[in-house]
Amino acid sequence: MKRVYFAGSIRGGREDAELYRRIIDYIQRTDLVLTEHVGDLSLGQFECLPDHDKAIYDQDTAWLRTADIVIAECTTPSLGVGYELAYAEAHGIPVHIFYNSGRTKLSAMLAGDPYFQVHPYTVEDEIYPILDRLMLL
Ligand code: 6K6
Repeated sequence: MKRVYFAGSIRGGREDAELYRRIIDYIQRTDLVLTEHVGDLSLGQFECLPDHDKAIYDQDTAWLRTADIVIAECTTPSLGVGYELAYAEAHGIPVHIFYNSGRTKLSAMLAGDPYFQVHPYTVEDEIYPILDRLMLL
């Protein structure tokens, strides 16, 4: 069973929260998702109190250091997700980036970094067979 760090936008915008929830649910059928809260539909974009931020940073970076793989959904751009991906690279953790190529153009800082394995898709159904393969690696 893999320890999966799922990354998706929170303060960058919650437009894709339901998609995150479905991806997390899918991964959880076989593996452990450390960041289930990213798919919490009740979590608003600006709900967090500033004085919780250090605790969030400490917890998330601790989880990242123990993850076997990072799966990121990057259609909604997020500074926090970008930071997490660079942090994972610095710690040698494999990173897979999904984004809807009909809705966004991925940042050159992600698309241009050969460390990241990038999976553009046009319909959500394309994501799940790729996840099946990644969870078996
Ligand atoms: C409480 C319950 C659910 O969420 C909270 C408080 N906020 C966060 N909790 C945990 N991780 C967070 C929180 N806010 C951002 N993150 C991390 O940054 C997640 O792992 C996301 O992948 C990423 C999103 O960054 P922003 O810049 O879009 O917020």
